Amino acid sequence: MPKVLEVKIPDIGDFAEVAVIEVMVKPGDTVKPEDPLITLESDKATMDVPSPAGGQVKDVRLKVGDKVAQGTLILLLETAQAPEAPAAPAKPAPKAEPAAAAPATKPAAPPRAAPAPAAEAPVPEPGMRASGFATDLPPPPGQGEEVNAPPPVVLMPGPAEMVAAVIGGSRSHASPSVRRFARELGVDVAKVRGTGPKGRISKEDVQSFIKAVMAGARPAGGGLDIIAWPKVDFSKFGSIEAQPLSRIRKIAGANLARNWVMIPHVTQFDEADITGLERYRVALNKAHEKDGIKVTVLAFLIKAAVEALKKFPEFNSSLDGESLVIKHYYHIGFAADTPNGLMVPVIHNADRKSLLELARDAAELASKAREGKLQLAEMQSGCFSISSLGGIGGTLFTPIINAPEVAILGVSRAEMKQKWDGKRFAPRLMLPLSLSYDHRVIDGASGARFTTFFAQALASLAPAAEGGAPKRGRKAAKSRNAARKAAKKKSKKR
Ligand code: CAO
Repeated sequence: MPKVLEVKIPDIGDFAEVAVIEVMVKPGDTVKPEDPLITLESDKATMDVPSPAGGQVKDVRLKVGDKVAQGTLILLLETAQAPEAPAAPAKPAPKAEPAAAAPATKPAAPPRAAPAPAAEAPVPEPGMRASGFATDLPPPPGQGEEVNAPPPVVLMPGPAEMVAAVIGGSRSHASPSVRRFARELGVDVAKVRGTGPKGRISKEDVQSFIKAVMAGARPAGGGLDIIAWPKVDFSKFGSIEAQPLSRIRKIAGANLARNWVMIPHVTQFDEADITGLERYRVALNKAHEKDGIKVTVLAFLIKAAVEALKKFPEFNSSLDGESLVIKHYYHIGFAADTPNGLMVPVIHNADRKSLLELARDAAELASKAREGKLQLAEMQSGCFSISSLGGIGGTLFTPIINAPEVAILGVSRAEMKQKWDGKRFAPRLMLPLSLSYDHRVIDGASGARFTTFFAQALASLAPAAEGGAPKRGRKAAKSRNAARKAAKKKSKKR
């Protein structure tokens, strides 16, 4: 028996008074689950609200220009059956208190789509949050059953993907559904001229673009002239099985491909001597054995990255048209390998956190990522990313920059090497570094300076007695955190 559902705006995070910029359906339309119903636009993001179920639209209660918040009625949908209740929204784990000196600040940066994502609902993914649409509330008299639309597909602002794609200083502005439409047709929205308000690109603009190209007009500035993807019947060569890509892998793939194609990457390789640091790390972990905190190399990498970003501010920036936005905050993302794919949780205000706090936060975020419980805010506003494959293996690799960031540091497995110390060869533990940077923003010399400085900063995090660089060790000692001093005291008592 058909049911009438009230489809409402789902949890859209901190956004209130969000403008409706597109209504894609009208009464009488038939929609499938996940079909976009409306597009919302805040000052930070453009998002499509998909349909929670298939059915026929009976009445649309919103129009372009309306302001909405979570719970606003979008439309009435007649379905053959009520949608099945999905799992309850993932609740964030209780957030650990930040460092005493670290006031909670709101990231000033625009959020951005993480480069890679996670799994099918309800696992959150970059640009998408788990937020159930089930409700057991009985329908109000004379009304349909209440249903929140599933989590919106959110595209965050940033060069290229989100609201603005930057090509040669021009920005393209399109809703996710228009972007999807363009993507399906192989059209780069950055090349399409928008005729809507503020130059917004509509489906019609994409269609006009295609017509113009078909008619022989070449897009200004030249295209990539990429030939079609090879279509091969692999079954001719042997047994095969086709596994559909998860939604997350598709999103990740699109982001990675965009970043790879649009950003002129250069990868600077280097290595850091972490012989003393490793001794110190082992001692630190021994001292904190009972506290249940394990400090891995990652926490030291984050600390050294903050120092290097302070020294080289252009690495802590984003391109925005013809400007470079330099950030004065230090939110460091790190790639986490999860069963659902690559995710990039972000440690906010890493400059205000001690080594132990960084280790604890990284462990918490990594486990949330693996459990699919990361919240959108925990993947947003990163300044710089670290991709540490050291726990797995490998020597060097070329990480892809996580736009709109301009650099990413890849770290591989540390290895004992014979190093010439001026008099003789000595065994040193060397950590391979692979820094990819955006050559539009960073020069080759700066890239080499950055990794050189980073290697020194990393070594300096160990006390001089452990082999840390004495000069920087003295300077850094001033700002070393209380937790580390406590650890040292404990170690001395033993
Ligand atoms: N060299 C040698 N050993 C290392 C190391 C390095 N560079 N980095 C970590 N290790 C060791 C750790 O000390 C730990 O050893 P013990 O258990 O003996 O103490 C072990 O490897 C496992 O560490 P870990 O990987 O679990 O922990 P981590 O804090 O170093 O890393 C995380 C956490 C989330 C970054 C990691 O688990 C992960 O997911 N890495 C994959 C990232 C990825 O997929 N990147 C590719 C993205 S594409 O650019």
